[in-house]
Amino acid sequence: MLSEDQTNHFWEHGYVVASAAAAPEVRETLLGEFNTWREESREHDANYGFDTVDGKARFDLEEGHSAEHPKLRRVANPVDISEAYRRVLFEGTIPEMVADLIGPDVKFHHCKLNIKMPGMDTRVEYHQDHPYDPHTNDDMVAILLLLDDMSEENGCLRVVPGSHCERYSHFKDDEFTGMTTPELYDNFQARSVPVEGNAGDVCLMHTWTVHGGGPNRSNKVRRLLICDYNAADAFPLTTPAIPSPHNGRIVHGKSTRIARLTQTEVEIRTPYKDDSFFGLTGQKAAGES
Ligand SMILES: O=C(O)CCC(=O)C(=O)O
Repeated sequence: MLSEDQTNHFWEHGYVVASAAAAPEVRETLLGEFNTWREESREHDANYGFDTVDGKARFDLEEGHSAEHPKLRRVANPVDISEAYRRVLFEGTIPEMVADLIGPDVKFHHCKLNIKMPGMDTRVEYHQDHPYDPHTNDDMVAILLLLDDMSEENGCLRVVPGSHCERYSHFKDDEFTGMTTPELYDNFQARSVPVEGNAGDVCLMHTWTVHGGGPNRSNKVRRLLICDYNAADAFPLTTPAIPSPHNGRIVHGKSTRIARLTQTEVEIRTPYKDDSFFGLTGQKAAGES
């Protein structure tokens, strides 16, 4: 699935982009589900959908959301409520690409759909994924499937090449903040590259790669499906930040009861009340004063 050049690029730079990971008809189905969720969001004026494992809201609305101007910014674990999302993330090309990097035995951790519609202000502060979900080893990959064409204009993901070999605290005053200290942002911005591509392309990103991204300042929709996978022998040191009933499900190869320990020192995330990733990093949700 991935070429040797692609796997080398991943391990050297902490990410790689592969083209055409999802066929147009698959994308259409995923976007059809999204359209239904966005229509439903018009009936709500605050985060909603508490049918989740930890009781935190599944549907996250940006400040200023209204029935006329819906600003749905995230759907947590769409696999919990959609067969189409389960099919694309549990079977076929995507788990196989992940297995090329950290396989053969791979398990699902969690997923989310991040949305930046034109006119929305949602941004992603620079962070690494591992501090959200520390594990016994870091053979952990997030796939970011582009459901729309993406460029700097519409707020594409930005990654910092080589940063998977670096470690940054995601704490301030003993509280988990979900992001690195803002004092580092200029440095990350200068070193970062935009992940631009066509709808259907996928970025595979190492769990320690620093990444972020600005708001969508264009008139083009930007929807990104993100899924975190781990080697079967990477065992969690905390409960999942975004738990799903499918957490730990084997999507390639087989399970194991042997944990492989390679991490020497990792911060252990403290629980946070916010039901929103964006709220945790300082961006208000609908209905918050
Ligand atoms: O939406 C994006 O561009 C990246 C989001 C991200 O890194 C996250 O949700 O953890």
